[in-house]
This record gives sequence, structure tokens and C-alpha cells, in this order.
Amino acid sequence: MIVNRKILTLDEFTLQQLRAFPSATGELSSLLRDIGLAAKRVNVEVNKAGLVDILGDAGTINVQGEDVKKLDIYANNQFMGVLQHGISCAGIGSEELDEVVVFDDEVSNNSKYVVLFDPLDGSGNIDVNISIGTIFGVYRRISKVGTPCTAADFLQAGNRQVAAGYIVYGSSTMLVYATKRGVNGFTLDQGIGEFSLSHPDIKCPPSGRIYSVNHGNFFQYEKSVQQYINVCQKKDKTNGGPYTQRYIGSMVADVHRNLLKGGIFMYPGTTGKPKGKLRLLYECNPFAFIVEVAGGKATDGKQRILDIVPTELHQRSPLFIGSTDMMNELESYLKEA
Ligand code: P6P
Repeated sequence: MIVNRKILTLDEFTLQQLRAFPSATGELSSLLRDIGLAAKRVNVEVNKAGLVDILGDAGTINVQGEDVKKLDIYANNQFMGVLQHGISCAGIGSEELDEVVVFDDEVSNNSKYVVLFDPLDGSGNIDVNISIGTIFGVYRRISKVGTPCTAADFLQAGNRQVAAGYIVYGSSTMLVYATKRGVNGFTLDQGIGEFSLSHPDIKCPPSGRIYSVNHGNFFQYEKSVQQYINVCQKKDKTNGGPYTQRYIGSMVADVHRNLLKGGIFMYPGTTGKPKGKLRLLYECNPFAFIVEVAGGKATDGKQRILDIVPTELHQRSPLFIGSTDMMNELESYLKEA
């Protein structure tokens, strides 16, 4: 296999973007490089998780009431650490932490951005070697630069994100990063230890034939959602099908696949959990930003995810996200209801 070393690394890409926009301060580029470094460190541990005593529960319960696995904590500390010691971030919010962390040092207080992240989504899959991921969203702070950031900086609507991305630790490790200018995917080249541009200008196909949903909750979904799922199952060659159902219980992997191939991912509300399971700020919002920039759609079943004004750091939201044509067909059933 001839390896093309002319592929831009993440650093080369961000520097190229910086040269294209001389007015940019470079803080966002620097923040992306920090995230790439943390991702490489987490990737090493994820790749050897079966070999070292990093598997299994850490014995603590996180704010979600879920068993926290050691890799969750390690990943949280890696992302928090690089952001705290970088030059671009005033503070963070994390799935693993009850409250936001205000870095409150001189450099951080003079930084423009705050970051919300889920350090290791799908961690229940760690022990069985299924792809997992990190999800992050970047906001320009609304509090005064030069002062410590505040909780309000983290409760902005998703349409105020300046960037968002995810890392999928799978058969290969990819970092996918979006700004309003586009979505780009970088694959970790182990030979040089750098993320290299492998998927420039990712677009979400307007339609697809993959639908992703947990059928185990079917009878807990609203009738209109059940109706759409039945429609998916009845698709054939005459109406854009047949569809296939793909759901591996790891949002980053499921949404990443649908983003590249076309498809729809649904985590609807259920009778038991009317707001669903996924977190608005650091799961739904980043993916909604990425998928919309790539040409897709994301709603909570009633409104655009990115228009929801959050009230709590860990609030949940139903999520329907993916190819525009599929989302429009789903919405025709939701509207009927
Ligand atoms: P269920 C993983 O715990 C996660 O937050 C997402 O990554 C995934 O899509 C979802 O939960 C799976 O939840 O209830 O279908 O097992």
C-alpha cells in the first residue's frame, strides 16, 4: 500500500485555515490542536483497554446515575487538562462532572471560548470492544473576556456554537470537526502519530437507506414514531428502499456511519423517559451542528435542536438526526400527530 504523505495533518490544516483568514487570532486552531492531542492520548488507552487494568467500573456513579468506568475518568481528565493548560478555553462542562469547571487563571480568563464535551460516549461498550467516542462543542463565551467564565456561558442555544466535533475510536480513529465553513474528517495515521485529512468537506447524503433506533423501546414510542419505523420496515425498491436497520448502541459510531452513508438516527422520548436519554448540550447540540453544516437536519421531534435554549447543564432531549429527505418524511408523520 503506498501511503500518501502529502495528506495534510490536522496541524497543517489548521495553519492553512489560519493563513486563509489572517484576521483570526488562532485561538480556535489552537483549541482544535489541544483536542487532537487529548484524543491521541485517549486513543492509546482505548486501544489497549483489554490489556491493562483500566477496564471495568471505577466504582463511582456519575451525575447521570451511571456506573463510571475508569476510561471515562481518564478521558475526562485528558480533555480537561489540555484545555485548562491551553490558551483558548476559559472553562468546560463535561458529562462526567456535576458542575462546570471555571479555570480561573489569567490566561484562561482572557480566553474567548468555552467547551462542552462528553469525554467517552458509549462507555458501556468499552468492555466488549465496540466503537466509542468523544463529542465536543465550542462556544464563544458571553461573559466578559478577562473575567472568570460563568455558568451562563454554557447554557447557550446550540446555534451559538462556533465549532463542534467528535472522535470515533473504532477500526480506525477519526476526528471529525465542523465550523460554519464545513465539516472535515481526519484519520489518525499511527505511522506519524498525526491526524491526517482523510475526508475533506464531508456532506451528508440527502437520502439514505439506514435507520437507527432501539427497537427494544418500540412500544414506548409515540404512535407517530412507531408509524415511521413501520414505514422504514416496509420500504422496497419502488420507494427508495429497502432500508436496513443499524444500531450499535454507540451514538458516535451510529451517527458517524449515517453522516457518511446517509441515514437517520433516532433516540425518541419514551413513556418512561419522555425527554429520551441523550444530553442536549454535549451530545445532541454538537452532532446537530455538524450534521446541519454537512447538509442534514436535527430536531427533537418538534423543533430544531440548535434552537433549544438550555436551562440545565445535563438536560436531556429526544433526538432525530440525519439525511434531509428521511427527516422530512419522518416529520410528515410527527406533524400528523
Ligand atoms: P440505549 C451510550 O450509552 C448512549 O449514550 C449513546 O451513545 C447511544 O446511542 C445510546 O446511549 C444507546 O442507548 O438505551 O439504546 O442502549
